Amino acid sequence: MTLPLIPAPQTFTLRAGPGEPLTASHVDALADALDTWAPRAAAAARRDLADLPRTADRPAGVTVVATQDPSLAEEGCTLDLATGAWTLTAADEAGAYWAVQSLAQVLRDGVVPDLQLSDAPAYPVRGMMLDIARFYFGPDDIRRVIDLAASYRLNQLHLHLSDDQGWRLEIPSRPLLTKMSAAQDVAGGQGGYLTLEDYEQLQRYALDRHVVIVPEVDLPGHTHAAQVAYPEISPDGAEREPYIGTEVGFSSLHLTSDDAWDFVDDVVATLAEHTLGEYVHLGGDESLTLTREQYVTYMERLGAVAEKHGTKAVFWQEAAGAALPPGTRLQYWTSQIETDHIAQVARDHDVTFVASPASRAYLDQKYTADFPLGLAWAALVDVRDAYDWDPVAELPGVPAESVVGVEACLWTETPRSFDDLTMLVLPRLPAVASVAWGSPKDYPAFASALAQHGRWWDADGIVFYRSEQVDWS
Ligand code: TNX
Repeated sequence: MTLPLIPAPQTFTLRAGPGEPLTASHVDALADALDTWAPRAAAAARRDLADLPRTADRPAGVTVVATQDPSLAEEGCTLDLATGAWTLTAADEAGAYWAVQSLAQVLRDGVVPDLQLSDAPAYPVRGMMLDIARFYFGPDDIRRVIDLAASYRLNQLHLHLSDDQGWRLEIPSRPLLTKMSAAQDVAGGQGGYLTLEDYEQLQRYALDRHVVIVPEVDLPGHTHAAQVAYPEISPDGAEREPYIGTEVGFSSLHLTSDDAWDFVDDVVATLAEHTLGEYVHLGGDESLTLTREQYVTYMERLGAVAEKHGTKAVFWQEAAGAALPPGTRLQYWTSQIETDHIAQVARDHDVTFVASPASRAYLDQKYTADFPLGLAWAALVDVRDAYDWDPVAELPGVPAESVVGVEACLWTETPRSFDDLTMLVLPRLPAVASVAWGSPKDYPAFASALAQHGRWWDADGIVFYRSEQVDWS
C-alpha cells in the first residue's frame, strides 16, 4: 500500500486494511484540540478538511488528542490515526499546521487509513519564487499560489516585483514607478501592480498559512522599468521607452549618483517598513554591463542600505564575495558563471545559501525539447530531474551547515495565464518541495503519489503536465 503524501514523511507505518470513513466528528475534534495552542492550524483544519468527503454521522467515542511537544524537531510532528482515536503532537504551531496539510492529502478521499508517522523538514527555508514583473499575476492568483505552496509544506513565497519589463509594487514616495512602468507585461499585454494594501493583505494571508513573503526589487540591473519612470537614476540620464522583450543584463542604475542612491533608499525603506518577514531580496543578478569591481562596490553599499533600514537581505549568488552584512542570504541559481570562490565565501563570511539550481529548481525551464511553454537555457527539467537531487551536492563546495533552504523559481517570460502557471509548476513543485523537506528518496513511491495528486488536480480543474515519467493511469 502506498501513501499519497507529498512531501513523503521521514518515517511512517501504514497498516493494510480498508480504513474507516472520515466523519465530521474527527474534523471538529481535531480543530477543537488545536484551538488553544495552534490557532492557525485549527483554522486550517476547519478550512482544508471540512470540504473533504466525510459522513455526517457523529459516532460516539471519536477522540483526538493534539498536544505540543517542544522536544520534537522544529516544524516537526507525529501523527497516529488509530480507529476512533487520533493523536497529534507537534513541536510548534508550524508543525501542527504542516500536520494538518498532510492530513488534507491523506484524508482527501474520505477514508482514514491506519497510519502512524513522524515528520520534520530538513531545511527551514522552503520556498517558491513567482515573477510577477514579466507577467503580472494579481492578488487572487497569488493567493492560489500561496495555497498550493503551503499544501506542499513550503513556507516562503518570494515575489519578483521589478524587472526591465515592469514595476509591480506601489512605492508612495516614487509614484511614477507604478504610473509609468506597470501598464505592460513582457509581451506588451496588460500589466498591473500591487498596492501596499494588497501587499499587506497578501502577507497576512500567507502568514495565516505559515508562509512568509520575501519581496524582491532587483538592483542594480534588471532596472529598465524604473529608469523609464525616473530617467535621472540611469547612467546617462536619458529618457527611455518601456521595454518589451526577454533580453537580460542590459540595464543598470547609475552606480554612484545621489539621485540613483536616493531612489534606492526610498525603495528599500518602503520594503523594509511594509514587510512582515525578516528578509527582503534586493536582486544583484546579471549586471552584465558592470566590471566585477564596480559590481562588488555597488553590492556592498546596497547591503549597508538594507542594514540601515533594519532588514536582512537576500541576493542572487553573484553577490558572493562582496562584504555583506552578517546574516545575508545568497541564492544560488547557476553553474554557468564563475563559482570557484563560493566554497571559500561560505567558510569565511557570515552568509547562508538557498539552493535554486536552474537545472533542477527552475520551473520555467521546458520539460522536454518540444514542450510549448518555457525556456531551455539551463536544461530540460522533467519531473525526475526536479526530484532527484541534493541541495548540498548541487552547491559548489558549500558546507551543509551553510545551506538553509531550497527554492523553486517560476520566471514568467512564457506563461500567459494561471493555467500556464500550473502547467509549469505541476508536477515539478511537489518534486522540489520533496527535496526541500528532505523526504527519503524513493522515486517510484513519489511517482505513484503524484498520480494520485494528478487525479485530485483533475477533479479540481487544475491543469498540469502529464510527464511521461509518471504512470498517471
Ligand atoms: C535568469 S535567474 C534570470 C532571470 C530570467 C531567468 C529565466 C536569475 C537570477 N536571472 O532574469 O528570467 O534566467 O530562466
